[in-house]
Amino acid sequence: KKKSGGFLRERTAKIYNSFVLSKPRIDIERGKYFTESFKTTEGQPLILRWAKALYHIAENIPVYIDDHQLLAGRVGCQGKYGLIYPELDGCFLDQLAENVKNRETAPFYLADEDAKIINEEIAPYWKGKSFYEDLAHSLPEDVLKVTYNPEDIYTQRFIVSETSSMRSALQWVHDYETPIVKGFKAIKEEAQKELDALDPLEPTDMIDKAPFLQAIVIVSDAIVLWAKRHAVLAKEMAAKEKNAVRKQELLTISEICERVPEYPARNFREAIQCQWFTQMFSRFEQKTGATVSNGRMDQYLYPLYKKDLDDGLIDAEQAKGLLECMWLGMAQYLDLYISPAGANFNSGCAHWEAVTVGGVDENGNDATNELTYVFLQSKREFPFNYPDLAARIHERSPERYLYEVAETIKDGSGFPKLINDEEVIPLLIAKGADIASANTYAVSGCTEVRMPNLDTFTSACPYVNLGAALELALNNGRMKMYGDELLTIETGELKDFRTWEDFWKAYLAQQQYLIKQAFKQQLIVVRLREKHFAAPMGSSIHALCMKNKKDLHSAHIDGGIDLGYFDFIGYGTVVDSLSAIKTMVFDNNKLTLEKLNEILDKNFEGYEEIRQMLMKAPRYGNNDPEADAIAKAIDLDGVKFAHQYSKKMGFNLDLRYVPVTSHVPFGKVVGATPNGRTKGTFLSDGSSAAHGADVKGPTAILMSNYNSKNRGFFERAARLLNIKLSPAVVVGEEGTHKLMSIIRSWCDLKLWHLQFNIVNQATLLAAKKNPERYKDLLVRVAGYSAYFVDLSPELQDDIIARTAHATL
Ligand code: 8X3
Repeated sequence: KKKSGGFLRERTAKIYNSFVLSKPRIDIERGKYFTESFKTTEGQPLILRWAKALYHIAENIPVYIDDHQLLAGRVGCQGKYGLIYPELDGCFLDQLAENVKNRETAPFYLADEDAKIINEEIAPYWKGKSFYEDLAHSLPEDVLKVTYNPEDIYTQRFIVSETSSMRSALQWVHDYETPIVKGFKAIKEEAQKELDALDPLEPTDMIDKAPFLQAIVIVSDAIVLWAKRHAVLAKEMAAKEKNAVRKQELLTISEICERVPEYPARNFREAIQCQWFTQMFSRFEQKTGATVSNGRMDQYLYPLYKKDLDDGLIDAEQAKGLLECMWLGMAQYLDLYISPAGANFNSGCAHWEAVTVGGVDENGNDATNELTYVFLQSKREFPFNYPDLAARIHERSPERYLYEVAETIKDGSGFPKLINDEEVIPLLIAKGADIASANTYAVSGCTEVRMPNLDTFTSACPYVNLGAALELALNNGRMKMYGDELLTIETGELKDFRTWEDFWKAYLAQQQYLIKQAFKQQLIVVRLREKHFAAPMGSSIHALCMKNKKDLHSAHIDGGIDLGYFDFIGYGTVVDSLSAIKTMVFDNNKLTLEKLNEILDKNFEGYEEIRQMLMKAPRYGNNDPEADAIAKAIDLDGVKFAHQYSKKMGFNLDLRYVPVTSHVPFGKVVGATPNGRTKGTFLSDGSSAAHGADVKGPTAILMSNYNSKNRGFFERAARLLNIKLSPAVVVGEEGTHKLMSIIRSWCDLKLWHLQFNIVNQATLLAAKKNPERYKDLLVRVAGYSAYFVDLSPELQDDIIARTAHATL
């Protein structure tokens, strides 16, 4: 008899091979049915329109069960696909066919007949109605100037970028436990009961609560209807199936889809199918990008796993096989960005459907269990870029867990990323969370965290280009890329800066000006979004939405915690540049500021010696007090601004260092920088050191990260930290233990995030040269892993240029 594991591995290989070489297709069905419904519901409350649109999709969209699959359903056509969300960025649809053809990264295929439907039925309806256009037209002139080109609002300037027009919601974690434990029938019945109990004479009941509750009823019906269509399809397929084994599988699939998500799941497999339906449906509902995270799967799936294990109904191999079926389903949904800026910010089809494992339970005790290890093993045996695995670490994480985490990291695909309970939980509590919600947070997206029933902030974040702030300070409010136009404020001519403090003041004034614009931009985003987006399904499984009868996208929900962020991009680059200015211009009088700027204008051509000299100044990432002091001062300005102004806006807007891949397009608009970086090249990523600047090993990087934080402020969010290691460093048992101890040190230092690339420089260079031979090479980019050969050439260079540490 074949071992179940062997059988399942064969299955996953077959599914994988069925799509891996397919060119991603733009699937217009979701956009088409959504638009069809919206045309018929104008004037109605938005949440009701959304629920009706989802029902229309559920009723009409093609349903699929793939060959060999154990889980039913897809969100789009067979093979790899991306969906369109015209309500978000429909204004780019008329150029879609052209843009997609020309785009360097992640090209998609758009069928001619689909382009016709887009051009005739979808794009014209949304022109003038999309969120993108409303936002662009709502920005005051000074904010607009640093966001888009005022002459052409479809072009970003990459100085202060909004990302909310690229997704309908920030990365998110649904409370998957609710549909698994309760089912949508019960959710619907509760809503119906409350609807029946409303006072028909009470205006707020009728205007606010009634549409919300009606929407919950409709959307619960919609997801159940859609699931049941899979039950019918599975039965039809079974009737035609010749192979007896597959016939039986299809009949089982049919029974499961009859049951979930309508009713509570009774076993592990039903729970997985229920989660998968919910996850998929949320992609119909809105573009959360590829960041609909999966939550703490080793926790909410554990009770049914344990029960099945005890009853002898499942073993670890079968569980892994089912999970792999889900990862393969997820892998076929690609995050399609219609706007060119969105594509630039997410090179390599960035995705972070984070699955969280480990951490503490609601009482603060270690929460690892047998299922935790199944996820880690699965990641080693199935080294695929889905799902994005995140391991929560706390000071009492068991040795075995740390050992398996380290072993998994050593496999080199960049998984799992690590998130530190010792940093995250106290910050969540400081921001108002109850202890149990804070303890049970789930990782979301790259590095963020969510409390699925307490978090209520869904607006995506603004990015602040620190490289631009520096260039603006050096050029009195102008940037070479944008000619003579005064983009910000005049902070002085170079000749007038007599001391380091004079220049530092000018830099800070530019940085602060950009932060100010980012905050104004974000306030407008938050106010506009509730007019454009609703999420009845997401709301139906969020305790506070249900309690307050308010959609998840409301600007504020009582009892909720609004955890927003703004990002500093290019931190290491700018710290080192300021350090070079301080040391070489002011402390050592090696050259004047004017001369330096002249050399930057020439992109160091003819000045290699000076470039080398500038690179000798203290640099961030080496536990150097001088460089780290500058880093801390930059950070202080950000957290202080947030401390003073974010609450007044009614939400947290905390300082974060998570670039995704924005440090590449942001670098493109910034001229040469005093740290020796040449014009147009990428900036440093997250809170990592600038490329090649960190020469003292990983512990020194951790220390710089620690030194540069302002721990007296709680207006701090994630700090993404990449460390690249040569594989030789972690060889054997000794290597595993070295990795474990660096993880322990990182945990002790209470740093938020850490992830490793364990790859040889030679391998990366060879992969760049001969991509066809390295199709499987996975690398960690910025909170997610991607196939190296899928990245843009600039991003490949970024990863090659990161320091590869040869010692630990
Ligand atoms: C991924 C980055 O901007 O969605 O986590 O939070 S973002």
